Amino acid sequence: MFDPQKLMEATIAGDSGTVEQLVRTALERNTPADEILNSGLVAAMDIVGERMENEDMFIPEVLMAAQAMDAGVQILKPLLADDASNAKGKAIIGTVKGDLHDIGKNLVAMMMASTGLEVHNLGVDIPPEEFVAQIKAKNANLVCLSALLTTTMPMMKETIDAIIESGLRDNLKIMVGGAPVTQSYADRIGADGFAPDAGSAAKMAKAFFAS
Ligand code: B12
Repeated sequence: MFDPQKLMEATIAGDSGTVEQLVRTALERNTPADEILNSGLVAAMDIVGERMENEDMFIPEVLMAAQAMDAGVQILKPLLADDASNAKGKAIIGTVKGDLHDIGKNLVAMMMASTGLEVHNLGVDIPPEEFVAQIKAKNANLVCLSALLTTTMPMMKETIDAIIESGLRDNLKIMVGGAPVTQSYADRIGADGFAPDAGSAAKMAKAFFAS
């Protein structure tokens, strides 16, 4: 039986080796990859967030936990792929200027790519003008903005405004997400979509381009 508690503990402890071993064992026991991801790895980061807030965990430990989570994600990556369809979207995704969080954004990129979208992951701390330049360079028809800090959420609006000013807005869809982002915030800043997790983000992106 898959024990999400053990996987959570190893992730929180930043023990990449144990995380890898537990993920492999869970897969051998036919645990679905998305269950391992959500009830073990993602759930661990929620606890890390609470501990960070209460100052029970500090940046170096949080980074170790993030690396341990990534070690598990790398094993799950091929199994989370669902290449059943061939969507026609070309997406660029990045974390907005001032924000260095990339774990969730990378999961969204991975899940979107697995639906057949062409995904260009720009990285973190991406200024509005770089998003605009990359939309042109990649001929993108989907832009995904991630923000994890309440202080960087307004940068999503600034990025959308820059896209409008560049005259490119009408030809593409914009999705926003990240822990502090809500549907009502997405509506307020003029995004086309919001999703609370990588799975629903990928579904929404796929639906945008289904013919
Ligand atoms: C890991 C982490 C870090 C790591 C990041 C490492 C990395 N490579 O990403 C490090 C240590 C660097 C870090 C730094 C900081 N952090 Co930090 N961090 C976290 C933590 C614990 C987990 C985030 C995470 O990876 N979650 C797991 C992933 C899977 O979830 P997710 O990111 O939410 O993504 C999912 C969805 O939101 C969605 N999604 C995400 N992006 C997108 C995009 C689109 C388009 C869509 C549709 C969906 C979508 O899908 C994802 C997958 O399901 C959170 C706590 C939390 N619970 O969020 C704090 C947290 C976000 N950090 C916080 C803070 C304060 C900071 C610092 C300011 C700390 C400091 N004093 O220096 C710095 C800021 C650095 C910067 N300029 O960005 C606060 C933010 C508080 C606030 N209200 O703004 C939090 C909430 C912790 C807390 N409770 O206090 N952090």
